[in-house]
Parts: sequence; structure tokens; C-alpha cells
Amino acid sequence: MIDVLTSLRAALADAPLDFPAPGHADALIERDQLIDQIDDYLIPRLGRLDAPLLVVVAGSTGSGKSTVVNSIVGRNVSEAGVLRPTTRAPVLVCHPDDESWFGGEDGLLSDLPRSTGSVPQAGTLHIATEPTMVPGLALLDAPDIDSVETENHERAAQLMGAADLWLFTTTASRYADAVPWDYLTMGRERGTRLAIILNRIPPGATDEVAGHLQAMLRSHQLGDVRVFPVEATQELIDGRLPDLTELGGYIRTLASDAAARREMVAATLRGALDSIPRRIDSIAGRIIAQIDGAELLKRISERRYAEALAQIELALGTGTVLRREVLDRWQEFIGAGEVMRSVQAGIGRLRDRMKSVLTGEPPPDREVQGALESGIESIVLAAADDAALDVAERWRGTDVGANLDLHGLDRAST
Ligand SMILES: Nc1nc2c(ncn2[C@@H]2O[C@H](COP(=O)(O)OP(=O)(O)OP(=O)(O)O)[C@@H](O)[C@H]2O)c(=O)[nH]1
Ligand SMILES: [Mg+2]
Repeated sequence: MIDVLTSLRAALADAPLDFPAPGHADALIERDQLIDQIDDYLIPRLGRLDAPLLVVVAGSTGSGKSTVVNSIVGRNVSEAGVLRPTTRAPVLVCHPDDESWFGGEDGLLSDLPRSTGSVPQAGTLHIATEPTMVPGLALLDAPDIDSVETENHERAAQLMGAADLWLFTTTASRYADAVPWDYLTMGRERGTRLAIILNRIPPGATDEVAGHLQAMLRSHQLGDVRVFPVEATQELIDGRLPDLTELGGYIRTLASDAAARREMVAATLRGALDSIPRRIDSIAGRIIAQIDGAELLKRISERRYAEALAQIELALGTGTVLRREVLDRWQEFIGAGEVMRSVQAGIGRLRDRMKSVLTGEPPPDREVQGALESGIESIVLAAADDAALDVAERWRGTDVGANLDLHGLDRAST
């Protein structure tokens, strides 16, 4: 299985997605997300099926992610605060016996340097061990997905990509924001198990707010996602929620039941693997659309340049070249008696003289030849310019051409 995924990853990395056809940006995102999921989740997880269940707490800035993690752990392992965003270095909490799983040498998030000790360091994944945590369950407090710090979002997305379960945190005032739904939809598409913590609910409004969130989840095909409401009735004690109500029960079940944890890993792996054929189909469809788009542009230009060639041939054949600025010089050449002398010497000689005018061997009259050449050149150039202009205009009128930078392509190259 790992070999198959490795080959699939290589094929995705080489997929020809260079042509900016409509949907090109989406194609790149889909491709990169699948590659990241293979790198950050599928290959490491399949290679380490015994590693602890990784629960990533992710969501909007200020929604209470660090507060929830600290409350579950029962100790302030990650700073919570009033400044947005507060968490910049993700904090992973696990039992001391599990620390070796997260050392970073191989597998999970190996590109992130580690830090330990009491203070998380920016740019690292901070590992906090906690003897009261059950072995086999790791909690990760992620940076936000929506503050002004875009680096945080990238890091959060990477951490979510490595998770067996997302505990997605939002609040009663933020749950309808657009960004969280982008992530929730992404979670569904990639087959990750997820649950939502709905924090900071005004006292007495749980049924109404949680009911609305559940209706929104159903309309996003996420109706089976569990919602854990947290009403804002509790005073924080030492920055932590003293009673996590339903969420506490959920975490305790996961902590006490190794089979439930294994089943959750299996469910996310199954969901991720099941999502691959559909995503590959979608990426392949976009590649085919690119090829079709490129062929359409090619057909348009071939047809138009064939017309231009026909125009040039017609102009040369009917003597247009002579009717333009060359005509005077041509008449001068004839008037000088050259033609009559040639006629006297026989029609064959006239043909030779005519040919030499056009080929320049030997030059009968350099001025006539130069004028002829510039006449021919201007006809060819004018036809090519017209064709280039038309092709650029017709390309712009297609879906695929509308996305291209056609600057400089609307005139012939000389
Ligand atoms: N009263 C109360 N305050 C809360 C609750 N949850 C969070 N807070 C406060 O809200 C602020 C933000 O909480 P954090 O836990 O830092 O939020 P976060 O989601 O980790 O934020 P970032 O790290 O910026 O992404 C802190 O001052 C918390 O003390 C809650 O349920 N009740
Ligand atoms: Mg935080």
C-alpha cells in the first residue's frame, strides 16, 4: 500500500498542470492537497499504525483552542490569551511514554523542528508531556486558521493534515464565518473524522445556536459531525474550563478505550483512501480540460494562419506586389527597353530576365529587386499581423484563452 501511494505521489507531482486553463488554480490546490495528505498523513500513519491517536484542536483565532486543550489536560500547557493570535507555535501534549512517537526523526511532521521545556518556541512543534494523559492519545493545539498571520494558517493546515481527528473549535459568534466552512468541507472531502466544539454560547442559547449549526452542517453534507456545545456560564479557573460537560465525556471515552481509538484511526484512513479515486478523477478531468483547451487554441491559429498564407499567395499571384510601390520602378525598368530587347532575343531570354529580376541572379536592376523584396515583405508582414491580431482576439473569446497573458501575441514576430 505504501509503495502504491509513493508511486501515486510521484505521478501527481509530475502531472502536467502548467497550462492556465479555467480551473487551473483549483487543479493545483487539489493536487497539492492530495500530495500533502499522502506525505503528512497516509504514508506516516500506515507506517506507524501503533502510534497514538492524534487529535488536532484547530479553528478560528480566539475561539478557545488553547483554553480547551489546557482544560482537557488539566494544566496550562499552551498559553491562552486576549491578543489575536496568541498561539504561534503548535503544542502537542502526550503521555511521557509516547514522546518517542513524536521525536520528529521520521514520519509525523518531520519537517518541523521540535522544542521541549516550559516555553514553546516560535517555528517549532512544542512537545509537552503530561503523566495524567492516557498513553495512546495525543492532543495538539494548532495555530489559528483565520488571523492576519498567514503563516499560522499554513501551519494549521499542515497539522490538520496529519490528524486522525479534528476537534474543530468555533464560537457562537463565529460559526457562520466563511473560512471555517472551507476547512470543514476540506475535512469532509479528505475523509478525516471531525467533531466541532461550539464555544462561548450565551447562557440559555445552546439549543438555538447548536441547532442552527447542526442545520448548516447538514446542508454541507456534514450532518454526522458531532457538536459539543460549551455555554459561557462557567467562570474560568486558572484560565481553564472547570467542566467540559459532553466534550469531557467524549475525550474520556477515547482515553479509556484503545479499541475506539484504533477504530477512529481506521475510519480516517479508510475515509482518506476512499477519497482518492474521486480526487484523482477530478484532477484527471482538469488535465483533460487543459489538453482540450490547448488543442482548441492550436486549431484556431492553424486555421487563421492557413488563411493568411492563402492571402499572401493570392496577392503574389495576381501581382498585387507590383501594384503597390514597386509599380513605378517596374515601369521604369520596362521603359528602359530591357523588355523589348529581351523580346527581340527570344521569349526564353525574356523569361530568364524576368526570373533574374525576381531572384536577383544576376541582378538586372538592384533598385527594382529591392523594391520587389520590400513589397513582398510588406505583404507577408501585413497578412501575418492581421492573422496574429485575429488569432489573439479569437483566443480571448475562448474560456481557455481568456485566462492567458496574450501580451505581445497580437502582432507578427519578425
Ligand atoms: N470565559 C471564557 N473565556 C474563554 C473561554 N474560552 C476562551 N476564553 C478566553 O478567550 C481568549 C482566547 O482564548 P484562547 O484559548 O487563547 O483562544 P485560541 O483559540 O487558542 O486563540 P489563538 O491562539 O489566537 O488561535 C482567552 O482570553 C481565554 O481566556 C470560555 O469558554 N469562557
Ligand atoms: Mg491558542
